[in-house]
Amino acid sequence: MTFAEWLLSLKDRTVAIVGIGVSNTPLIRLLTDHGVHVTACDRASREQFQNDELLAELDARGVELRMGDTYLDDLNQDYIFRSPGIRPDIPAFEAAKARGSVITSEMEVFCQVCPCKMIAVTGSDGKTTTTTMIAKLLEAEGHTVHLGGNIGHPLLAETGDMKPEDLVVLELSSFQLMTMRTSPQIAVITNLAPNHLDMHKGMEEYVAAKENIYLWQDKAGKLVLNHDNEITRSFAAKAKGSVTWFARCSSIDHGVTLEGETIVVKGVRPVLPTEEILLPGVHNWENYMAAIAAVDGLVSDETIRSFAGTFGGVEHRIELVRELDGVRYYNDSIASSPSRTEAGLRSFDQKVILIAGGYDKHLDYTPLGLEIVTHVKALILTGATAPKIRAATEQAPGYDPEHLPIYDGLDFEGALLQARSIARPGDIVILSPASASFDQFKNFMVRGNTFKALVHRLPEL
Ligand code: UMA
Repeated sequence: MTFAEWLLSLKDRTVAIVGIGVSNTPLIRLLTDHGVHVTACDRASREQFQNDELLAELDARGVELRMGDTYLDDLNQDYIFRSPGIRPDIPAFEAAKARGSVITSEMEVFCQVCPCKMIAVTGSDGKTTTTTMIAKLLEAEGHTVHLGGNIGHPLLAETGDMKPEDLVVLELSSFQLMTMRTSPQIAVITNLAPNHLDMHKGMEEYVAAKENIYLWQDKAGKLVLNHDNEITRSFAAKAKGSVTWFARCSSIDHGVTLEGETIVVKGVRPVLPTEEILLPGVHNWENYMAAIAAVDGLVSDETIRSFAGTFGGVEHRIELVRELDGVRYYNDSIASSPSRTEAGLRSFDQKVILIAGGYDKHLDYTPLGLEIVTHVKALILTGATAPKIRAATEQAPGYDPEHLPIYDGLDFEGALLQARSIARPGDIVILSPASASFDQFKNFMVRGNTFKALVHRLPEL
């Protein structure tokens, strides 16, 4: 089905959009632009929704709004688009399906009507970075790339502008894949470990959702799998097309792996010496291996090498901001919870100067305290969670105040200035708050951008 045919198929049909968020808002605009009658439903009441401007726009577009507690009552439209965060089997959807409604989603329709080759990435860790690497590598090689999906950019409403020779690169979450019945031409699974078990009924359902990224491929499909990961390794037997392995630890006889300190296509050619990779951490070598396996034949080794030497990472995720007086400053503002900061700290092979703290979501900081003692040489605290992070650090076994000074009572800028004053050439300063941003900033992006602006304003010594 083409995009135009899909739009035509909605003529004189009724459509409900459930969840007025990032995925569905452009879809509502697209449908109303084409004269489709849309009912938009959201569990937030008008008062709770916190975006009066959008509600006014939807009113002006003639969208029928159903908001608040009763938003799922009497769903009976021909097509119902669910947000990724809503399970497809909730009673309201089951009842609508029994009455003849089709339950679908923005991402499912996009994958059905996309006019160009799709490369999609899923996994438990590293999917945003790997997706971004693939998109940027293809762009650097001169391809026109449309990057979207779980990364925060829905693409369905932009399909009309895509050309058959373009490439689409998608990050897909298990929520998006759960009901997917179309697979991309190139599918990448970075790794699989328990995740989102609050949403999924169990690990089995989570893994089954992820498998939709390749189960609907045909013989021409390509599946990139992590050979080091037991779960993803087991998928090879079910692949419909070819399998390309990547492996950092286990031994493979073909695929992308490490030989000495170089990423190679095994038995074919060396591609990328790891010392040329700007991003820190061996997990980023794995992300490169997955990306190289995905773009093999589409991007030259020269492009890969020059890209790896300059790519500072996805914005706000252990993003290298600046090297100043021999000190590297990283922005990891996305780390709004302790577990995220723990992972960030583990990606450096030296102790860092950590700036942390922010809005209190009442999380447990005990495990973070342990990581701080192992990976941090100075701790600088700001925001509401400062006392909790201090206490968790001081109570962690092995804490030694002489080797791990803690500074607090600082505002955001003061924290950076403190870090700068104690940093010596070779040091790493990282903002990885382990806390949400809402005490001082609208969201983690504003926090990260503020940090970056402050870092760029630091004068050279
Ligand atoms: N809502 C309801 N009922 C519900 C749940 C939500 O009405 O039961 C409403 C909310 O009030 C909200 C709206 O639905 O107004 C949308 O909320 P949402 O956050 O579920 O969805 P989107 O804003 O459309 O964002 C989604 C992804 N969110 C989730 O999967 C939870 C975004 O991924 C994604 O970037 C975006 O679509 C574009 O595709 C976020 C995410 O956290 C970043 N993803 C998880 C992850 O990466 O680990 C899977």
